[in-house]
Amino acid sequence: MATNESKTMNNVLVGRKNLCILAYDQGFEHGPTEFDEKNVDPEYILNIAREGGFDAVILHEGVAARYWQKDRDVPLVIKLNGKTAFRAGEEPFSPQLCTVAKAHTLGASAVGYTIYVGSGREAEMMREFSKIEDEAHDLGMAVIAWMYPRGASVAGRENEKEVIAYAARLGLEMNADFVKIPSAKTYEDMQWIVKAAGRTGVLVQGGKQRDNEMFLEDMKIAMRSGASGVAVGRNVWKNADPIGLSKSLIAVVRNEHV
Ligand code: FBP
Repeated sequence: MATNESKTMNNVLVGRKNLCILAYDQGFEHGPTEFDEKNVDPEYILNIAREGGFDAVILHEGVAARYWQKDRDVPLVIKLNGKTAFRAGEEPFSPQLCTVAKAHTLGASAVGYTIYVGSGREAEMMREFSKIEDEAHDLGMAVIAWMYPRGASVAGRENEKEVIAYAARLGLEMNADFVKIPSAKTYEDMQWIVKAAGRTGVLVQGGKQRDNEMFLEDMKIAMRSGASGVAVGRNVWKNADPIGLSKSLIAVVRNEHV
């Protein structure tokens, strides 16, 4: 048995094949420009996570510390690094801002970390991630790597099958429990990406808000290709009926991919 396997045996997320995770780290990554009067309030999001039936919610440290409650809310993933939208145009780098120990103290079941694969600064992020991975697994926490192709060397190729597959594979090589990646356009492409990730589970991101049917169709393609789940935000909490859409999404993730 691999060393981290025994420590994460009872983790609520590790090994799951049908995960529905609600992402709410966009206040950091994009700023309040993504929000309206309702979804600017973290309480509104935590209510969607609970009522919508999500398996976990992704927050940065501050929102987690001030809003999330262990006995009331769904399991917590703390996003450990982040960068602002003001840095567009630079080679992307997202520094670690919260420690694994702090995430553990706050009650998180998992930690998340973004690596911009193809960035001129990818090596720095890989080094930080590698340390985080060891620390988190030692504490029995799951590790989710946001593997996003970004930067000059992959410019214009961010959504190519082989580029995403490479990013997903790196997650396996670095011992992530899950990689969170952009979804590929076709079923065949997604299947190859899932294969490349091996025993590391694949979670797809939602992306910009679009028509409900288009969004659910993309999630369906991912699940039918063998993805372990979805980790989505804007499409759900920007929706006029977020609970209704959550229920349809969960039906896709849990039932319809067999
Ligand atoms: P969405 O479903 O809203 O796209 O959220 C997924 C996510 O990975 C978030 O966790 C993150 O804040 C955001 O996308 C980053 O988006 P981008 O890097 O494309 O600006």
